[in-house]
Amino acid sequence: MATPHILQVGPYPAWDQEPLDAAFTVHRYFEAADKEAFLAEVGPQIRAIATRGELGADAAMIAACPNLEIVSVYGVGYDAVDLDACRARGIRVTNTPDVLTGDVADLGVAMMLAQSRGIVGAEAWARSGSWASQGLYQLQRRVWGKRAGVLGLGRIGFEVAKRLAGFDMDIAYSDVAAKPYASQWEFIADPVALAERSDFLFVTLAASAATRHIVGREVIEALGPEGMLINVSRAANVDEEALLAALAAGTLGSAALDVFEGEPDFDPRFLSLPNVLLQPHHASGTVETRKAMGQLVRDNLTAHFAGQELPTPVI
Ligand code: 8YV
Repeated sequence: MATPHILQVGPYPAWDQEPLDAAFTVHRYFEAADKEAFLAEVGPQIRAIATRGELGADAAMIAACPNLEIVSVYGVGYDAVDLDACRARGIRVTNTPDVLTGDVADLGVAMMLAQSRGIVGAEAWARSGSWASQGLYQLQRRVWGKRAGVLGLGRIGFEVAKRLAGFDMDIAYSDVAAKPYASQWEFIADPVALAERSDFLFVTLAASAATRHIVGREVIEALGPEGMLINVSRAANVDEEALLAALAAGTLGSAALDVFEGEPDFDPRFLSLPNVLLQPHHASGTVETRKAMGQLVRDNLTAHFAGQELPTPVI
């Protein structure tokens, strides 16, 4: 039986690839040497795009698929999908919310702890024999009881804040408006004011044109030489030039980052900074969550082609 043709933008684990290949005729964009020629050849057959959060589907890709009906994103973030191009043609877009929330929050908090307590350097100290040859590891900075700011109290921000409460932290948040479900935490509308009262600032905003560089020089300076920035959202929410300059100058204490401009080829200047923890965009990267994300990508595609309601539509 002929199955719908789909364009797969990036790789998936085998447990997702096999059922996808069984249900659809899959064209692997990421394996094509000449991507433009590949799109020109297969584009007219494509009825669905299966992509990843950070890869999305840009205007050129969407335009190359004149019969496209749906874009299914493996990720909660859909900022890399050209929504205007999809809206203009009535193309549906889906994502994978909820299933990854807890893991992203876990990694954000783990990054805070790792960076503040020097876990990576301390492990190297023990492993290299420095403990025995040079003595105790240098003292680090406390986390519990400190002031935490959460920029963006959506699903992920809320789970981060819940976890921080377990460390007896003094929590405040910024968002477009105070959240009715967050009266236990202080609402501070202005991100600069939030940064000013924070020892740790978490960036958990869904990225859009409106949030681009919302963490700019002013926010970074307000966080200050004792402050730490933790970003588990999108690199575009942070002005990376301002961040690199502040980390180098010590006007920002430290950063813990899971996302980077141009990732995976991130700015090499990060490598020479001792006060930054680098993570390879894997906040949702557990077996449990990735299986649920893959299932949801397929559930959305299957529902669409069966003419059923989409489980997790964006538009
Ligand atoms: C994934 C993400 O790492 O959910 C998102 O928006 O960026 C992450 O969960 C990514 O989509 C997997 O490719």
